[in-house]
Amino acid sequence: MTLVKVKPKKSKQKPEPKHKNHIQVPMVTDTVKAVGIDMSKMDKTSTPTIKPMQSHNVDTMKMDEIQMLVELKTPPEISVAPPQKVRYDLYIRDTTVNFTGKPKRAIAVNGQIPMPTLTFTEGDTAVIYVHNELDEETSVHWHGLFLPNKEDGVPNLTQMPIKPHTTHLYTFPIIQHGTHWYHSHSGLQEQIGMYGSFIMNKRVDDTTFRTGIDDLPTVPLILSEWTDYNPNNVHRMLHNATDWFAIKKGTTQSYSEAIGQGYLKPKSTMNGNG
Ligand SMILES: [Cu+2]
Repeated sequence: MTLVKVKPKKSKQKPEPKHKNHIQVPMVTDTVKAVGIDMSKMDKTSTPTIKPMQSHNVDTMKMDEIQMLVELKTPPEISVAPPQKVRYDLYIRDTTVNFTGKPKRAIAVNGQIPMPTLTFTEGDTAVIYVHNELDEETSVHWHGLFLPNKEDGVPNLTQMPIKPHTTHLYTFPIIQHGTHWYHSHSGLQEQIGMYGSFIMNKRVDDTTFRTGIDDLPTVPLILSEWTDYNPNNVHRMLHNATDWFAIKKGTTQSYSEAIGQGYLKPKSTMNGNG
């Protein structure tokens, strides 16, 4: 899932009015499908293979083929409103994807991979309910954020793991701005879907706010890849240094081939050079 699908834009649209109130958008249930891949379409025959880059003509692409993770025209949500609580609900569920022709287990959050883009403005308070509907533990780490240690999302270190079928509340003040990401910190759940964008907009009354730059529309973009291998296997093979992936790609060094082609002769006899 690397490719980006851009929605055709026929006419210039007026920019959305600025959020008067910087309204919170609770992401509830699978009906919310703001960005990402619609998992309900994944199990079917269509394999959401990567479109080659030559197909620039977005008009010819079927809209329901690949729903990629670009959310165009994200309103900058620049706000002069007083800081507020912004709530999200994340429902973590097992799902099945089919990127290669084989159905494989993955984890979708609010029905999508990557996880929903969470957007805040500096000064807000994040209120994020994580509903673990998996049959295994989970946790969510907010990558690169300054926050109280107990909200950092590292199981058995800063919190206990979120047990299956329980809800955990993360809440912390947003005291920075920038484009970050968040992900599971349990096992290798991140590798099978639990990663997403975490956007913190600069306040318009920030002394460093640059009109014409910080108020530009933004496009959070995630590039990711998928393997049908169980990520635990990938991890194990990398640690064992089996060269398995190089062998599969035909890029590993082969002594037998090198000898066969005469590359291991004494230097003095090669290329006629003494
Ligand atoms: Cu991280």
